[in-house]
Amino acid sequence: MKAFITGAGGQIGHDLVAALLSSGHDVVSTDLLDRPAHHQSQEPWLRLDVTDAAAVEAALLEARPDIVFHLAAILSATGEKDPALAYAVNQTGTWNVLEGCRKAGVGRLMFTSSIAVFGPLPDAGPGQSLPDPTPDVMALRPTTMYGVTKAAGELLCDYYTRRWNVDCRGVRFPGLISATLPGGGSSDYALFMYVDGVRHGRYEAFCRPDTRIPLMYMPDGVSALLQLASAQRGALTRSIYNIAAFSPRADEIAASVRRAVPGLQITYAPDPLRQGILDSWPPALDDSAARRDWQWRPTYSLDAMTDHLVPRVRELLAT
Ligand code: AKB
Repeated sequence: MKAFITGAGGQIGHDLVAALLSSGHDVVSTDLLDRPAHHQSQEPWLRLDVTDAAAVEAALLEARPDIVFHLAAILSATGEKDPALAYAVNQTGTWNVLEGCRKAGVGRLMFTSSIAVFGPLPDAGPGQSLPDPTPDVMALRPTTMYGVTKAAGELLCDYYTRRWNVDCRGVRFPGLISATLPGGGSSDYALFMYVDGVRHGRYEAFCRPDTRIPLMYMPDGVSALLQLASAQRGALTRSIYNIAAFSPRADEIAASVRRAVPGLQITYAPDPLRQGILDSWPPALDDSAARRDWQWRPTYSLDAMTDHLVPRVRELLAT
C-alpha cells in the first residue's frame, strides 16, 4: 500500500516510517521541517504545513495514497504555552487533512488520539477522578487545548466516516516512550528518566513520585496503528479505541530505570502546569474493546521496555 504520513519527523513518525518501509510499503513522508538527521530512511520527504489547506490538498492529489497516517500535532505542554498554535495545527490541520482525503479519494485515515481527551468529570467530588481503568465510552472533559482538539478530531473522524466514506480510525495513545529526545508532552518525565538517566546519571522530574498515567513503548504503539489500519471494518465497533500497556507510578519507572542504570538519582520538583495536566488524565485505560475487536495485545511490560530501551538511548546519545 502507499502510505502518506503527516508529522513524519516526530516521535511516532520515526518508528512508523521504518516499520512501513520494512514491510515493503511505499511511503511519502511529510513534515513542516526537513528530514531529521537521525532518520535513516530514504523515502520521499515533502515539506508540508498541515495548516495550509491548499498545500495539503495538492500534496494528497499528487500522491494519491491508499492510507494517511495523520501524526502532525502540537503536544499538551507546548499547546498550553501557545493554544492558538495548538488549535491551528491540531484542529485546522486535522480538518485540512480530512478534506484533502475526501477530495483526493483517500480510502482510509489513521488518527492519533490521546489519553488527553479525558479530564475530570463535572460531577466528581473533591479528590475523585476518572475510573481506574477508564473505559472507551466516557464523557470527554479535556482540560488542555491539545485534548480539546484531539476530542474534536475523534468526532470529525466519525463524521467523515459516516458522511464522506473516508474510513477514519484511531487509537488513544498513552504517553509514548522511545529512543528519541522528548518533544513538548506532559508525559515526557517518563522519557527523560531514560534520556537524562543515561546522559547525566540523574534527573529532576517535573511531577510528583506518585503520578500515575498510562504509558506504552513505541514498538507497541506502532503495532497498534498498523493492526488497526488493517482490521476489517465490519469487525470494528468504534472508530477510536483506548489502548493500554502499563500504568506505573513515576517512582516505579525510576526504580525500573535504576535496574539498568545503577546509581541513577531521580528527584521530584512538580511543575504546576504539567502536574495539573497529568492529574487530569486517567490513571489507566480499559482497552477491552481493542482486545476484542482487533486482537490488540501489548508486548512490552515496563521492565521489558527498560531492558530494550536503555541500550538504544545509549546509541542515540552516542551519535
Ligand atoms: C503528551 O504528553 O502531550 C502526549 C500525550 C499523552 O498525548 N505524550
